[in-house]
Amino acid sequence: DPETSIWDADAFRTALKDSKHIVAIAGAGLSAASGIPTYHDGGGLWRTLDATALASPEAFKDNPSLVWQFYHYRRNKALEAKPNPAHEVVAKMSVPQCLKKVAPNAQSFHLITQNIDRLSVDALRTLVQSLSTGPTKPTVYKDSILEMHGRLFDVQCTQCEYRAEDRSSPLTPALGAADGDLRTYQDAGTKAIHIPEEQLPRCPKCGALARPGVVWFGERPLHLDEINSIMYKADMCLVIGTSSQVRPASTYAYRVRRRGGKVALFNMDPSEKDVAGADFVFKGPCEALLPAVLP
Ligand code: BJW
Ligand code: ZN
Repeated sequence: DPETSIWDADAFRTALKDSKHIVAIAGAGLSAASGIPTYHDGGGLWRTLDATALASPEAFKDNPSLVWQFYHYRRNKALEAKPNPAHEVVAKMSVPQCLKKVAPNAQSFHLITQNIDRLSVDALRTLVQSLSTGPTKPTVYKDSILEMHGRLFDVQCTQCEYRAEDRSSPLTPALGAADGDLRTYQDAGTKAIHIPEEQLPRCPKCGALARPGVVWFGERPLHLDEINSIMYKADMCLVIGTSSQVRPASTYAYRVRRRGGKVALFNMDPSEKDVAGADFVFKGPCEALLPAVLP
């Protein structure tokens, strides 16, 4: 109801002015307006595809060819994507000179994103570049973006420590030749082309099979120690475009609130549980809400 939102916007801005350690937890809804599909909601990837059949260590072990073709398809889609206005508002929070305008007492800001598309990093880089031509040279809070589910463009060795970003496409000629669409992965058993392991991405260091540098179900998310200490200090938590179904990210807002911090929710279709756990609720597309609430 729009009236509630307007009231919440003033109250939220007032609360933000008192906040010292601000954190944003982001999910797929943040990138939805950039054309990256979400996972668990109405338009989600896992509505048509079986997550455990494609985004699990077991699936990769069983059929690395299929899993690599699925990620090849998604890498190509993500390569075309650009940050949207929600990424731009969040990027400003990483820059003290911008954040101080809405949160004069702020001492830290962190974005903990579950997204693997790098769009928040791209938005921050663009912002810093544009501010660099201005009177005050911009600084950025240290390690302000934590990509806890990894990065779609990272290639990671299955045997050694090697991990690096590689935005080239196709990663191997065989992946280019097999180029499928979403239906291919859905009917994996029947339609998918089998690529021999030798023709899939390999580690440039040790030659072993490489994998996408993302965090699959059952794997340990990245930066957990740092995230835990951030969550321990945070007194303001923005929850943006996540269905809060996947642990451990789904627990963070509750942890902030339990210690007396505030929670602001930005979601197109928030669950009852998330609304109950929030101090401020902004229901709608975050790419419109965030610029309206934090101009
Ligand atoms: C908008 C909008 C707009 C739309 N504006 N809003 C039983 C068995 C095995 C495991 C478990 C189990 N029970 C629990 C677990 C743990 C498991 C888990 O939580 N599973 C649940 C599903 C039950 N979690 C894990 O396994 C995690 N690891 C772990 O717990 O390790 C434990 C450990 C700790 C320490 C040491 C060792 C181990 C790992 C989770 C990895 C998740 N990976 C994925 C795939 C990444 C790679 C890829 O993309 O292929 O990450 S799954 C997928 O879900 C992806 C996302 O980051 C993640 C979260 O989804 P998200 O972002 O919330 O998206 P949606 O679609 O759910 O929601 C979008 C929201 O936006 C909706 O609310 C919309 O309304 C909204 N929206 N448009 C605003 N424009
Ligand atoms: Zn290696």
